Amino acid sequence: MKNTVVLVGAPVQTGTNIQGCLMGPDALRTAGLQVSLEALGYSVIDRGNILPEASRDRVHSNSAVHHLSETISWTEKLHDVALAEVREGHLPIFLGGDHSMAAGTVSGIARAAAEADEEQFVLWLDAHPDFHNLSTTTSGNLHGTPAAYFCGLSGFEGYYPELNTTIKPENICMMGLRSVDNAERAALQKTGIETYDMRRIDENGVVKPITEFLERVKAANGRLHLSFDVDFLDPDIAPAVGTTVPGGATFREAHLIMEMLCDSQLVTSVDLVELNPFLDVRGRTATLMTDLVCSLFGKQVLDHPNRA
Ligand code: 6HN
Ligand code: MN
Ligand code: MN
Ligand code: MN
Repeated sequence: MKNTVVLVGAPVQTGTNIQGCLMGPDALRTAGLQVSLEALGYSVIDRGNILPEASRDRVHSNSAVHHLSETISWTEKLHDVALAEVREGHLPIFLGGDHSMAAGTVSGIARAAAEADEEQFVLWLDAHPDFHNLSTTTSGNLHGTPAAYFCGLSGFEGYYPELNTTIKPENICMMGLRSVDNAERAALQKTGIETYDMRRIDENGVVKPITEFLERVKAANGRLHLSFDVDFLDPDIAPAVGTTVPGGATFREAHLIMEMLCDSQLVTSVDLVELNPFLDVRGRTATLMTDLVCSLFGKQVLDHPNRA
């Protein structure tokens, strides 16, 4: 995992109805993300914040859906940026921004992997599966849809016309789920994505599922994208998110997952999403997310035998 790390700020908030994710990239910068990664020995380039092209007018028959045009524009822009960075051999960290951005980042990295004839896997850490399509969403908040989009499910007509690569459902692991809408549950069951809700984490912990998933990535010689939604974490430790759900992952569970991902050296791209600094308490969520990224990129207390 010693590729050049590229920070891409994506101040997206049109996928939600709560203002503030726009400030997410700058809060992560303020928490010292770049210097912390440099201290761990990485070369880091900060691309600053990107912006989408002007959007065409798009409407959908589901009148709840809002900011469809803007979301499509962000998807196109992020797709192109993700594709370009991964083609360059860089390790992009996308600083969100709400989770609608994963429609662009993940479809872009999926295309880059397909071009290189490699398998792309996704670890989705989130309280929610974000598995609606434009017709099934009742909130109309498009951050509830990206995973269904990059799996290639129907119901996204005109979203990104060049989407020619999707992530295979069997290459996805979702962990931390504790708020799943009925339409999402039905769609998830149909696709057969590997899902771990909080009950399964309570019963068995995170080590076994993460180990098994990483073994599958390794066996396929695959690439691994981490899509990390702040609301994966328990709201007591991570209040700065608009969609808090009680009963989330603990501080130690989250660090352990990051440490195991680091041991594996398989992670090739990252989304840090849904951080809403307007809801934070003295920067603690931005700081926690930054500390978790440090664990992901090699920070440890003492040398561990699993670390090469
Ligand atoms: N997120 N399932 C809910 C909805 O509005 O569709 C919540 C979505 C949350 C999205 O947290 O990224
Ligand atoms: Mn380079
Ligand atoms: Mn999400
Ligand atoms: Mn979520």
